[in-house]
Amino acid sequence: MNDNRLLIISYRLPFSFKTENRVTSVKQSAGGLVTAVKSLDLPASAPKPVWVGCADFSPRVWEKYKHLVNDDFEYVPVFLDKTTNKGFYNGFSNSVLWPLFHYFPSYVDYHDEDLNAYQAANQAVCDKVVELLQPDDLIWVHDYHFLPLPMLIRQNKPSATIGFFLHIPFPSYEILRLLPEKCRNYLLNGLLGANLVGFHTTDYRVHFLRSAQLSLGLAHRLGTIENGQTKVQTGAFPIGINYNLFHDAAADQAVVQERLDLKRSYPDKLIFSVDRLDYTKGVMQRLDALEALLRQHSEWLGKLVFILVVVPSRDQIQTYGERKQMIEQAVGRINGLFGTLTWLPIVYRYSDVTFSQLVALYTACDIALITPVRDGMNLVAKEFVASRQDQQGVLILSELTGAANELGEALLVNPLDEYEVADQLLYALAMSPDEQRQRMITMQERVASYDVKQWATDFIDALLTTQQDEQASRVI
Ligand code: ADQ
Repeated sequence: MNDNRLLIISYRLPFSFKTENRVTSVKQSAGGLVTAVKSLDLPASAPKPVWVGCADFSPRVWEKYKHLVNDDFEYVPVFLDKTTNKGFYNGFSNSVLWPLFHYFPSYVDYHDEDLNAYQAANQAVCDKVVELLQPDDLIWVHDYHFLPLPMLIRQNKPSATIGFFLHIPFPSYEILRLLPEKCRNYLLNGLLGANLVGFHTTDYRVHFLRSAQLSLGLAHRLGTIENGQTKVQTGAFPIGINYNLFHDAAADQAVVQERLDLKRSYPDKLIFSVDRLDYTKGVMQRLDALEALLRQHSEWLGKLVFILVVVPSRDQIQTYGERKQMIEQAVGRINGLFGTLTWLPIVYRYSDVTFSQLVALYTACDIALITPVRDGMNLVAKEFVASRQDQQGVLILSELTGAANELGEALLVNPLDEYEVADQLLYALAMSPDEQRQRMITMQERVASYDVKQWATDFIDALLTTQQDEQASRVI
């Protein structure tokens, strides 16, 4: 990094306001993106980075309480009206792009007015960025909510340095082409306003390059597309986690106590999973696999417990509400089918858990069962690995996650094949401590060496290089 100011754009700002008993306070949010951006090693001499995001509070609340948000960033909320925000976020972003990019075309619910809202929201954020932009700033745009933003900014500020990172998969062209040509080209052209477009994996990057070629007729050379005046570079930057945070937390007093409590409550084999409520996370398929195991291997009845934590998410969208009901019905059915008066196979929680509860669960369980049917990366798998100071525990991981590329020592499964998952569960239940250790050590080395700080630093360094190249070519 050098001394350039950083402008970060993401849908959410990393905090919200909470009012309890008439007292308003700031609640910091945790997620992968927030941790990643906040762990950037900025030089002490660098100006305060600016973070632009959509407000989930009113301008009045912001004016009254912004003094409470006091940290290393300057925050700039963009206020969208309710209808625009709904069409932008629940509509086009999460009912078209999210399902499509995760290979769920039948879940796409397209409406012209949602696309209009998406365009209007991107324009509003662009206006704010253009107003704030100073020479030499580095702009870092995050995720599928803002695919058109790089080009919108470029049209206003031709020499801006713009990086874009996609946190979800970029699908193959056969999936992308399901979008009407006009809409598809609008999104691709939007990304081509950036100097650098980053993905979690080489596959996603290749899908993007191929889509630009097939849809727009733009050739690429060594991962770079020449788009008029702009050279658009692409790269694979697999996001990491704050390894030390999770590793050290395993020995925290609060975590040790929570872990003891869990072990006391569940003395038998413990299987654990945690996901946001989302059809991409494969919770139903996971329950099918558990059922298959219990059906075929009655010797495990009464000897294992599956703790299933589902974190509330996007509950305004119909498919998410339906999914919650389906999960609850399946949990009830499986518990009713196999449970006894003194034992139930599944403990289900639909709620947030605290950080210490999360680490206690990661470190108390024998098996982490992480089986999304599609996931850009999946940080939960990496957090589980990092937190196992004892080098024990088995990771069963879907091969359809970005994380599977880096965690080859996990038991990799196809989440749609319930019998394969059941077989791997059986294998994991019997795995020797030695084999667990060997697999865990190798995964830990990898997760520790490319952590979130490295990820963010690599992306910003690559973006700076594009800026220096552009400046040099202008001098020539
Ligand atoms: P997500 O789909 O949200 O992220 P994931 O990568 O698993 O999925 O990250 C979830 C994060 O939420 C983890 O850091 C986890 O610790 C945290 N979390 C879990 N339970 C929680 C709880 N109860 N309360 C608060 N936080 C909790 C998207 C993409 C992923 C990609 C990430 C980062 O869908 O594929 O890995 O962005 O790029």
